[in-house]
Amino acid sequence: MPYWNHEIETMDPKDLRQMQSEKLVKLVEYVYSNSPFYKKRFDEFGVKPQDIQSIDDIGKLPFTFKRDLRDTYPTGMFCVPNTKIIRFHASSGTTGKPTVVGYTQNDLDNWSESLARGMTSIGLCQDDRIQISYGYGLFTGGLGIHYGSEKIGAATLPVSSGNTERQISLMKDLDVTAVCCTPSYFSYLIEEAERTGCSIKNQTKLRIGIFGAEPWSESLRKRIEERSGIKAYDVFGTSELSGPLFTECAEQKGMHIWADMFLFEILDPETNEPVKDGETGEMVVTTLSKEALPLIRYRVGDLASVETEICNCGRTHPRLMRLKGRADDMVIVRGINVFPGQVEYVLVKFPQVSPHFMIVIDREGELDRMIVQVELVDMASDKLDDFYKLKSKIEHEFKSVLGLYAEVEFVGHGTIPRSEGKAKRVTDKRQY
Ligand code: DLL
Repeated sequence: MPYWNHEIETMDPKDLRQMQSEKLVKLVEYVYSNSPFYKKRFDEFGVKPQDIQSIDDIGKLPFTFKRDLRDTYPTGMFCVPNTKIIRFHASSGTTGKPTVVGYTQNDLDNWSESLARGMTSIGLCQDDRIQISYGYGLFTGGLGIHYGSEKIGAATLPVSSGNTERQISLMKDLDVTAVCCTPSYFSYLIEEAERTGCSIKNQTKLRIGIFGAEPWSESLRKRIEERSGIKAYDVFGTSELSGPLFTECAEQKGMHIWADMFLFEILDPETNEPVKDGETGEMVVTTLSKEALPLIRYRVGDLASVETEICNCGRTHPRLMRLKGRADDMVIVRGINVFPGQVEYVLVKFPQVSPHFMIVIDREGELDRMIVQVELVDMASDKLDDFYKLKSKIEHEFKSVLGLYAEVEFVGHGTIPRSEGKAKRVTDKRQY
């Protein structure tokens, strides 16, 4: 398969490390002098930019967290003046406030460069027609992949998510060769196509799918590939790091992390010490090229492992293996990140229900379904009409805070198991 940026993608790992060190030294000076947030964080931690001479000193730097972005909402961690920002995206926070990410022109260029490399590595090029069925808007999936697709010169269809019938007909009528969406949405698409008498395998030119934004498995990959006749590739990213960033190459053995732009650490969540190569730990990422919102040792919250052995495709950059879960209690429902804290935030507004709840996630066909079991308190009304009104009010509030329909199911007082330690708030019945 061809390369998008041969020199960088196949760089000697020693030279890559050297490049990372040089970039890290500059980055640390940059954030210290451009962001009061980082200056304060470094000062409190007792570290000065000159203490960092290479990537071997990374452990001397303090961590950053999603809560830092929330605490400094909306732009308190930014390192450039407002006039340099040319795009904003935002993801949902845990209390209804979004986490805002800003981009300079360079940030957007690097983001699409990252995707252009990945898309080229799976054989996409200007001859392809790429249907982007991730949501467009504040979510990074749609626009992120869009610009990667245009960068490689492919014909890009910004379809966004939803309207499944139209997705299928466009795919067929415009000879689409690749699709980008969540793996669960694509599974649904296959099912819907079959239901309406269309076989994706035999009646479309689709040959590649780029699927991510939620956990999925090797068995789902197999099922998708068998049913649709395409090659399915994993893609990873988070809004704070830019959005979708790293895809697998044609080998399908992990997603290449572009080490000239990102420094990954995989740490034992208990000790914060690096785990051995290939072992699972918590992903901690330092952005080496971002200008507007650089992140230092950002605790993404995902559990993952990284392989550094050089890939058969010839690319020397490390590979992020299929994600292993979350270090926190976030769950992803229909591609949307849900924290139990958000559910609690909604429920405490309603005195008629207790703060004990259970989120049950299941699949209806190929689509996720979220139910929140809620206990009514004793003084709640016994009129049926009031129940329905309350149910729909809470569901409405969920929709506005979570951005997702979640069904409320009332259960009797004392039904939800009480916990003496960390409460178990989620029952995930989905099979991946
Ligand atoms: O989901 C960005 C994205 C868009 C990635 C399109 C891929 C494709 P957030 O909404 O901030 O950003 O959610 C990021 O989603 O920390 C993971 O927990 C999860 N996630 C993303 N990709 C994968 C994947 C986008 N391939 C959070 N496998 C991350 C498993 C994934 N989990």
